[in-house]
Amino acid sequence: MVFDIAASVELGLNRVNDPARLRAGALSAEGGGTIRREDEVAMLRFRPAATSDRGLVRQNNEDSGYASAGLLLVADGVGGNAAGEVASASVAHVIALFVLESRERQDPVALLSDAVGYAFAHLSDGVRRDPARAGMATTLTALLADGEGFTLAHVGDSRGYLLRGPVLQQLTRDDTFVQDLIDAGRITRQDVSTHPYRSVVVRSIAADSAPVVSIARVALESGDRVLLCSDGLTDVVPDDLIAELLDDGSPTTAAQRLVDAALAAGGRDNVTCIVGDVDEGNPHVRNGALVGAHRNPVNLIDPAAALTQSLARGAAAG
Ligand SMILES: [Mn+2]
Repeated sequence: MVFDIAASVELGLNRVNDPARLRAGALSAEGGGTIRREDEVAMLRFRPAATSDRGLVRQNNEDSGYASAGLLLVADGVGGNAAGEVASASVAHVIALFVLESRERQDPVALLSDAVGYAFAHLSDGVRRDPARAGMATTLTALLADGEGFTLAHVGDSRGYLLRGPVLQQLTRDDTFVQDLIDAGRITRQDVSTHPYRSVVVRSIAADSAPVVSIARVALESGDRVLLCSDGLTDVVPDDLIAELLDDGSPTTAAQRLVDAALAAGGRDNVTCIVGDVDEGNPHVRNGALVGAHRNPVNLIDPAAALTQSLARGAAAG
């Protein structure tokens, strides 16, 4: 199901798409007076797909996802009293809005950093409004296409993968207790599935402490396929099967086959798969697909407040 995330259009929020960003090839004279037309440098964007499923055991879907030509995002919420849904949906919403409102040539690392800071403030506000939400938190893995390149923001145990040719590479490091043990050489990857603390996440976006999020530029090329997913996939589907299922069909087909594999493996957790094919085109497009808790506006702390405050911030910056 595809929504226009910017109900903001009605409020006069206008994101200007600048076709001039598509840089035309320059004419240059080389030795002997011959004129050579250099290759055009086109913008890169995603052909996106998003699928999310509650799974076969949980009563609610606390995962949220968003997928557009310019932004892929997965957020896996935790917290009782329906607060997990609120955390993931609100963070997904705020970050997608920030990207929609971003200015041309705004530094993408600063943009994502500001977006995360605002999302954190928004969660804190959500707990002040309803103390029953205390303790809510969410993972975040977000991949931004700005036309010049790609930037990945990550915290928690959701994951980003790159499939280039037949080779699957994990782009993110799990912020988990067991990953810390692996990095310290105290356990091996084979020990993880039976470790009593395998599900302990050591970093997230929570209402009560400033988030520590890794943000880095990522070199992606036309023809690459990327996957962002919640641990509902990776806890039960091994990397070699992920590579096989990802390497087939359209992004939509691949996302659905991955979710189906998690369900076939028991579907103990909510599962969300966001798939994007990197190709040439304009990333600055309004329409995106919302999945999981993000689809239901009742899960947003306050969509109107998010919009108003980010508009004010944009005005101050401009
Ligand atoms: Mn999960």
